Amino acid sequence: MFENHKAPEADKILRVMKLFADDPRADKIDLGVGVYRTPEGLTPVMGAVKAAERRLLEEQATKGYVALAGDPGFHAALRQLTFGDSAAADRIACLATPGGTGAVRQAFELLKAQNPHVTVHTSAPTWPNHEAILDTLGIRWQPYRYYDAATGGLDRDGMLADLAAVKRGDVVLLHGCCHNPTGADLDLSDWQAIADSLSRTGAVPMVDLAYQGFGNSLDEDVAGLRLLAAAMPEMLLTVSSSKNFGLYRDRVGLLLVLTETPAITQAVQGTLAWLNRQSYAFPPDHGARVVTEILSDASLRADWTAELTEMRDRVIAMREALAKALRLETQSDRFDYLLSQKGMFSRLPASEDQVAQLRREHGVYMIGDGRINMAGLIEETVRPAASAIARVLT
Ligand code: PLP
Ligand code: TYF
Repeated sequence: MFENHKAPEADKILRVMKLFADDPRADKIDLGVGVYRTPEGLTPVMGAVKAAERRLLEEQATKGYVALAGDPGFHAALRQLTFGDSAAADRIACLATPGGTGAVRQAFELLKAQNPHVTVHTSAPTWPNHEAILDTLGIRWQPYRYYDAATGGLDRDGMLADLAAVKRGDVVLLHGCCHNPTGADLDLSDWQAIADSLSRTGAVPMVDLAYQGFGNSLDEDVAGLRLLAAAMPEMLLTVSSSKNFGLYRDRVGLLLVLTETPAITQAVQGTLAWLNRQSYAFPPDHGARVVTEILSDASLRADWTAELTEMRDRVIAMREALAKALRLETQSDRFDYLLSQKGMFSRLPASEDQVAQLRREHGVYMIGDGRINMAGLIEETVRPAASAIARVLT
C-alpha cells in the first residue's frame, strides 16, 4: 500500500534545527528554532518545575485517568493566569491538549464542526503551523496585512482596513504577545481598535498565546487579550506552557472558549470533550499538573516568576546587544527597529539566498524568512553574528 507514498514537506523551522545539528563547525550560531536557551546554550528544566515534580513523585497516589477535557484545577489555574477576571469563569469552556499546537488544532476542529465554511484571517506573516493545520483541515484562510517591513512595526492602517472587510462569523487569529515570527506586537490602542472593528463586523477573535511573560511581564503580556475578553461576547484562546514553564516535551496546552452564556458554555464544553475523545481520549496530565502545582503554591509561583523574569531579561539583553553591535557594524541605525520588538523573535530583511549564505559561509542559522531567535545568542556570539549579518545584508 505504501509503494508510491510521498511524505509531506518538512516543517521549515524543524528543518533548520536538523541542518544546525548536522553542522560540524564549532563556532556555529543557532538563531533558528524558537526555544529559550541559557548562556550555556541549554534549555533547562526550571527550578519550580523540578520542585513541583518532586512533590508529585512523593505525593501523587494514582496515575488513573482524569477527564476527557483534562483536570478542572488546571483549567482554573491557566484561566486565571491568562484571562484573569476579564470574563466570568462560567462563560469559559476549557480543554487540556498536548501543547499549544494541540490547542490550536482543537480550536480549528471546533470552528470546522461549527461552520465548515468559516474563513480564518491570519496575520501576514504568521506561525507557519497555523496555515499548515488550516490547510490540513480544509479550512479557508486569508492573510490580513500586519507587519510593516519598512518600520519593523505594525501596518496598523493596512490591518484595520483588512479587518474592516471580514464577514460576520469569520474568525480573526491574533498573537497574544511576542508575535511569531516578527516580534511586532499590538499596543493597547491597537487591541482597542481591533475590539471596535470586531464589534462592528461580528467576526470572532481567536488569540494564540505561546510566550506570556517573554514580552514585558506576565500581566502586561495579556492586557490586550483581557481587553478583548471584556469587550467581546465570544472569543477563543489557545495557550502553550512550553516556553514560559519550559515544559516543551511534556506537551502542555489549553484551549479556552468564551461564549455568550453559561448554558452555551456547557454545550461547547461537551463538544470540546468529544474533540479530545475522538482524537486521543485523555490529554497528557503530568505537565499540566506541574503547572497547576506551581500556580497554586505561593512559594513555587514566586520562584517560577523570578526565573521567568531572568529569562526575559536575558532575551532583552541579547536583543539590545545585537542592535548595538549592528549599529557599529553597519555604521547606521538600520537595525534599531529590533529594539521596539518583543519576545524572542525578530525578522531580518533577508532573502532566502541571504539566509542560505549566512548559514553556509558564516555558520549563522535562522529561519528562511529571516526570523531570528534572540535566545540563541550569548555575549560572545553577538559580535560575530552582527558582523556576518552586516556583511551579507549590506
Ligand atoms: N503558537 C505559536 C505562535 C508558537 O510559536 C508555538 C510554538 O511554541 C505554539 C503555538 C505551540 O507550541 P507547543 O505546541 O510547543 O506548545
Ligand atoms: O516557532 C518556533 O520555532 C516554535 C517551536 O512545528 C516550534 O514555536 C516550531 C515548529 C513546530 C512546532 C513548534
